[in-house]
Amino acid sequence: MDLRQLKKEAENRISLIKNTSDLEKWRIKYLGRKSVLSLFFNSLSKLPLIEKRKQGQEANAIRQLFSSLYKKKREGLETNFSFSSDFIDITQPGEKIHQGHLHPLTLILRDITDSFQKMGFSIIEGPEIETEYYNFDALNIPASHPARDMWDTLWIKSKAKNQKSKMLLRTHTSPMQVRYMETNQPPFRIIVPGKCFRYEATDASHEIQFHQIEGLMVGENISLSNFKAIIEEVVKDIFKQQVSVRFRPNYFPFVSPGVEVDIKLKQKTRNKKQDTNEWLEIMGAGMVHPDLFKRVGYATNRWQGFAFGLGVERIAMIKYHIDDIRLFFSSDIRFLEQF
Ligand code: FA5
Repeated sequence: MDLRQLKKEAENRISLIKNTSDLEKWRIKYLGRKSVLSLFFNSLSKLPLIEKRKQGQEANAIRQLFSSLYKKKREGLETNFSFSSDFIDITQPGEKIHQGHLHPLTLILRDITDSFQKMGFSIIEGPEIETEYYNFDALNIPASHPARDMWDTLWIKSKAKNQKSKMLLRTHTSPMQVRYMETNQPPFRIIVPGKCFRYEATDASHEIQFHQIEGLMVGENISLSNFKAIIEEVVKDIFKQQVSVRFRPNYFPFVSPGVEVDIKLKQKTRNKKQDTNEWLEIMGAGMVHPDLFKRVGYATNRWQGFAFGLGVERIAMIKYHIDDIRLFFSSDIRFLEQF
């Protein structure tokens, strides 16, 4: 038997093989019990010892070569198979797609601003770093005024030499009332959403940083009834149900009269803890004080207006049944994933 011929033939054939079933046929033909090589081994016993040893060694080397050719080819075919680009193993568990979503405060801010926009309000933005003048003095709260205690302030150390007014992180969005009126003429209606900061101890309903939406509508014959009608419409739109609104007298130096606005949901919410008979305070408001109009040069006998400052977290807490304001900025993924 010509072992060299056998070797050449086997090498040729294996190089053309493209799948595992052809490879199995090759294995049976060249390495199986009835293969030419096996029969050759059987026939060796008849040969003289020296010849047996010589041919045996040669045949053994060929068998080892065939075994390694077979092993390599099989590995090659299996690797190609599992990594081929068009192969999809449908038995593998799918990869979970992580869907991003909006923060609850972004959701509620969008809801509230959308509602006011539907009622013709424009959205204005103001600076988070304010002067003492706009945050306090221009709003009838001079340094000596006891009402300053209502707004615990984070002051900013400034190195600017010619600076007339001290700098602070705004404690409310109300400074935008005077800022806007200084450069715009009535009639107008605006809202100012934004961050506010207070130097306060935090608890379940107070944060050091929170959001307000300031509102200001100035025109002829504007009254608190206009304000009530607008707020009733907005809260109905936000909570998607009938909501009762009530005013309680309150004091803010930049409005007269001043009120606190409470709401009461008519339908039961999902949260059993939240009683529908409960009045919940959502904002401070009132008729713009004539001093502010005088400060910006508006004729007080012609123009009237209302202003309000809405606590955004407060609305989100009612709508989404959140019982601790500190959750909003906790970055707790278990909380955030619920929205
Ligand atoms: C004011 O800040 C007034 N500027 C509101 C105003 C505007 C009155 C225009 C009249 C005219 P007050 O301090 O009550 O008012 O805050 C208004 C709302 O902001 C509160 O009802 C509450 O919802 C929210 N708020 C106040 N302090 C905090 C705090 N530390 N954490 C979270 N929300 C707060």
